[in-house]
Amino acid sequence: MKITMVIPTYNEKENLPKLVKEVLALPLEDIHVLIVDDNSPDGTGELAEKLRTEYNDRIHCLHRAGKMGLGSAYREGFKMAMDEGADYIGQMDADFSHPIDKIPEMAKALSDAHLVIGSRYVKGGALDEDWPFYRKWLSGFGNAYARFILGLPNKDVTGGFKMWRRETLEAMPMDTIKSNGYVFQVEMNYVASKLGCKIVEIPIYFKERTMGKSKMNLKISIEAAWRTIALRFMHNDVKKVF
Ligand SMILES: Nc1nc2c(ncn2[C@@H]2O[C@H](COP(=O)(O)OP(=O)(O)O)[C@@H](O)[C@H]2O)c(=O)[nH]1
Ligand SMILES: [Mg+2]
Repeated sequence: MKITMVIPTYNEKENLPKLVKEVLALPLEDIHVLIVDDNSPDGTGELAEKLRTEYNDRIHCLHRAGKMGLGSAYREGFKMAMDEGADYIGQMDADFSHPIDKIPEMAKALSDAHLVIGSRYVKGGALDEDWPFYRKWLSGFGNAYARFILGLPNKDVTGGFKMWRRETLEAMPMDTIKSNGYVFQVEMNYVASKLGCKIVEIPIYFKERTMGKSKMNLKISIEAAWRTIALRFMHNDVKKVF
């Protein structure tokens, strides 16, 4: 079972070496990392190349010319991972907010699911306890809002820690999934549920990054709220296949 964790990076040079080391040290036989770097000004792309020579064939790099957004990084990264024969395709931030030690449990759960989500909103899951109240509220509200607007069955629909079966991604109409920012996670979840996917959630503790910068701000949140409503009127032709 080949597992590829797709990790988009933009200015993550402080995080990347330790992250890659921990992922590749997991007790999983055939785990790989695919770094999708958008020409980070801090040199993350060159660092990724250096790591690639260090870890041989278990690190793969996709270098893009400039910052083109998270959604497009994942679209291209998923495709490359599949072209290189991955059976399970994972996605995670490069910033240690997603607990690496949950990856084996997610992979195990995927043997009986189409999509596994590392979830902050199921029993046993939690948000960073150091977050101020408004950040927790914004996260909880944003998630509940998207669930309600789109009628989604699972609990965490905005998170970015997921593992997909190859067949699930093959069934996803990727060229119609246009969101680029944070709504990409919601849109993928929405289309997956329209396809009839069995979605399993594994509880995680979400920790805010300690190094590097988060890109979240009020403007992005408001834009996400609008785009979520727009999604309600999209993907009407997606049929249940699972
Ligand atoms: N390749 C690429 N990666 C990005 C881009 N924007 C964000 N990222 C990466 O995507 C992940 C999620 O971004 P992050 O800033 O952690 O978002 P937050 O967790 O919502 O604060 C991180 O690993 C970022 O380095 C982008 O435009 N291109
Ligand atoms: Mg993050």
